[in-house]
Amino acid sequence: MADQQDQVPIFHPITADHGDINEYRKRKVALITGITGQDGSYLTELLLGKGYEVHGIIRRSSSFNTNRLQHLYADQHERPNKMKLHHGDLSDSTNLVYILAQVRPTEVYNLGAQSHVKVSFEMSEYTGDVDGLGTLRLLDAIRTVGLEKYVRFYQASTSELYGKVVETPQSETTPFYPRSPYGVAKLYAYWITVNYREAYGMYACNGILFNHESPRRGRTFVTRKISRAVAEIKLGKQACLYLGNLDAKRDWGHAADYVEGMWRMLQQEQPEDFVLATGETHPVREFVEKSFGCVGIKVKWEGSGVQEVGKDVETGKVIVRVDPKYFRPAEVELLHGNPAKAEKKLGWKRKVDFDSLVKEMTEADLQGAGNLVEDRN
Ligand code: NDP
Ligand code: GDR
Repeated sequence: MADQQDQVPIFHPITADHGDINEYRKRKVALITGITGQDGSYLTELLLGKGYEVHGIIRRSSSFNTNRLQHLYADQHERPNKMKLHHGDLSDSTNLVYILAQVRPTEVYNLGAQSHVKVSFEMSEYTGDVDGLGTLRLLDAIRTVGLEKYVRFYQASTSELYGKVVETPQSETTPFYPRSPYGVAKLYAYWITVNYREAYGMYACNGILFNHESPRRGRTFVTRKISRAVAEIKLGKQACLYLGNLDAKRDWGHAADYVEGMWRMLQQEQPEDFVLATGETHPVREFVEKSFGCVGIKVKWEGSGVQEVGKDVETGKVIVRVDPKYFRPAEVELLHGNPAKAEKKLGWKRKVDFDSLVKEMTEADLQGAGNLVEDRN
């Protein structure tokens, strides 16, 4: 990306009069927090493809943090395009107000978050501030600039709200029982979104999304950690993959499918909350087996608990070990979603199945392997 600084912000005065709502909404202008993340990049592609002008909030960083948007970026001096980036942060209310007044979006997607569950135990206050209060700040900023009736708001809620198993499969009516500072912060965000919908008549939706992955997934989430390690082990660049809880089960889909569901939630007559999930659940262990299977390595498990190892059947070498440092103080053991409401009302259905997801991620890492950054989480 040539220069993130080349869009000098022009801070318009705050105005409460945005004119005729139908005229306003004829424009297709999206504002995305978390645009540099996995979902932000897929959503930007989707919206640009639908003719939207897409504005994204990026954090100032001393290092390059726009890799996932690189292919969409154009220097605004040379080739102005419909993606524009603004420096900001969910912890900075004034900045959010300025950006909203300047952009005057028709849709706001709040994807920005400290999104790592294990890290949230280490950075609990920060996670609460950004993931919980950050959502409140954004909703209040929308009100402050008088856009609460003009904007449609998407909140990135999560299956982590379900936490401890109360019932399965989990649906919009399953009670919440979060098991991490991340889950608790997202619970606040969920309810403040519902509250602003009911209190101020805002079009605000929660997408309760189960895990979704892709080759763009952050490298410390388990699926990407596995697919990268499998590629490195296959290429002889890494000896062993160290993981935590192999028995946790997740409902894993593909991020590209899920951003389509986000958009659909904002195109309904009435705002509602929706679960997006595949309806299948698989243990971490199975992801490991299938990913190794993609590169022709068969894994045999031996031992139990923290002594358990995975061996390459052909060579007898240990290629997977358990390291308790990856265990969480409280674990979410089982996530299994019921997407029936989204399928019925939104006409949404996941396209990519589990095996195809594992294959796509593993093959992508095999092609791009060699660019290792140490996994810490
Ligand atoms: P990522 O971790 O890939 O991206 C998170 C984004 O949030 C990044 O752009 C990050 O910026 C940004 N961000 C972090 N802190 C702040 C802050 N203080 N102010 C503004 N932006 C910030 O997450 P995903 O794309 O996977 O997920 C998107 C959203 O959906 C998140 O809210 C996540 O919690 C939620 N979610 C994700 C699911 C999944 O399976 N992927 C499932 C359910 C919910 P930077 O690049 O600078 O770090
Ligand atoms: P999760 O995703 O916590 O579900 O949150 P993650 O991939 O981090 O963990 C999934 C499961 O795998 C187990 N696990 C490990 N996890 C990591 N990261 N590293 C390991 O080495 C490891 N070994 C085993 C975990 O214990 C867990 O049970 C993701 C995030 O995207 C959230 O933002 C989002 O809200 C939820 O998905 C839905």
